[in-house]
Amino acid sequence: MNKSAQTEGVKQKIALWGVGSWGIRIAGSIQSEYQQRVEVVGVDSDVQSLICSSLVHKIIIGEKTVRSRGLRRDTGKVEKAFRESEAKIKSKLADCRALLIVGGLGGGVGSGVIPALCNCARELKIFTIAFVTHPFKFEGKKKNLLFQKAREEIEKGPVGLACFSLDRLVGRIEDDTPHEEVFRHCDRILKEAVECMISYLTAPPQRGGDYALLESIFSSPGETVMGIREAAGPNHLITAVKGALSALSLNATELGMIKGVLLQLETGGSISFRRLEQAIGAVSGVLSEDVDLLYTIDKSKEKGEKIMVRIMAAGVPEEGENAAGQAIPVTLTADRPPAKQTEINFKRLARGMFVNTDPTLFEGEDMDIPTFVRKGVSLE
Ligand SMILES: Nc1nc2c(ncn2[C@@H]2O[C@H](COP(=O)(O)OP(=O)(O)OP(=O)(O)O)[C@@H](O)[C@H]2O)c(=O)[nH]1
Ligand SMILES: [Mg+2]
Repeated sequence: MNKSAQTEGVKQKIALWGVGSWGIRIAGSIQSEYQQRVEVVGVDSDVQSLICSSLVHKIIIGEKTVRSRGLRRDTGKVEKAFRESEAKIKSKLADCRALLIVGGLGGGVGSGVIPALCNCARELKIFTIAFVTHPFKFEGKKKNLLFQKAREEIEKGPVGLACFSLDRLVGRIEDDTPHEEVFRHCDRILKEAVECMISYLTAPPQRGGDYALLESIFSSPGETVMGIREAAGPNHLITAVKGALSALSLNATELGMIKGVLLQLETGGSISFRRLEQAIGAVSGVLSEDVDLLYTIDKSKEKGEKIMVRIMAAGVPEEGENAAGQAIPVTLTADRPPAKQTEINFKRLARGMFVNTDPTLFEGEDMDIPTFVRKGVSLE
């Protein structure tokens, strides 16, 4: 059968839309490596941010309404601008099977356009996941309120949401960490999260593409976190998996509250079943029993024998929600040799000195049987 034959009536395209200044920059950093797999589009009302972008596909919205400027956090203007450009947006989305959206909430464009775009995709029955950020606390109440409103809008429909808290992403840093380094770190996490999803969505059916489960994982309330690790050498897979788990920076309580996980392995080499079993087992072993866990393996010649592991976990309680929030994060060190345990040499005993004694009977009842069992008391 011709591999490239397309099933009639089935839409094939997967699109990534970067919305607003930051969303466009993140999408731009993904374009060169992934343009064979997804169509990358930039959307903004601010012509300047589109001009500066290397994206091939660009959509300017609200040319008449806002005259090619930013939306200055004016939600009324956003709605008008979006309506003005809705026809061209819908026509660009018409042949999409899946839509990934990326952008920061808190600014005018991202907070206004991302929820509207989700509505549009919902109407067109396109599988959609939005990758957004919760602004830093220092950005002020107004931006944080815009974020809350936008998030509530997005959550109204069957749209997946991967929401990263910028304060959590930055985590514990040294007082003298340069701000550029912090922003680069945030860029990288958001980029890697989108790439992890692209890998899963574009993998052959046996290694990815369970859209229904993905939608359920990313419909969980709470935040999304991301851990990435690359490793080489004989135990590279388990080393990378444990490193990526530690990089989630969650404590044991938070790990136990995760609702779903997407795990991606990328390597040029082959992975034996036993190693895969050990690695996936290491992840499921620290999560609760009812977590949905999806994984995919991506072949990449560039990686050679090295392996890269990305773990995206959804449904993490927001900071402050978890009473054990101050607990120390779990660190799984894979490099350290297993600790040698002191062997305690128990003598093989019979069942103790009472094994042959007679039952302690009192008024016909055996006093060695616990009272609640004797009396048939339910503990529920
Ligand atoms: N970490 C990080 N966050 C950013 C960066 N740029 C923007 N953000 C976040 O994304 C939010 C939205 O910012 P922009 O993308 O610049 O805003 P916009 O959507 O273009 O909207 P306008 O304000 O109308 O231009 C900000 O409030 C920040 O929280 C960045 O370079 N690094
Ligand atoms: Mg902007």
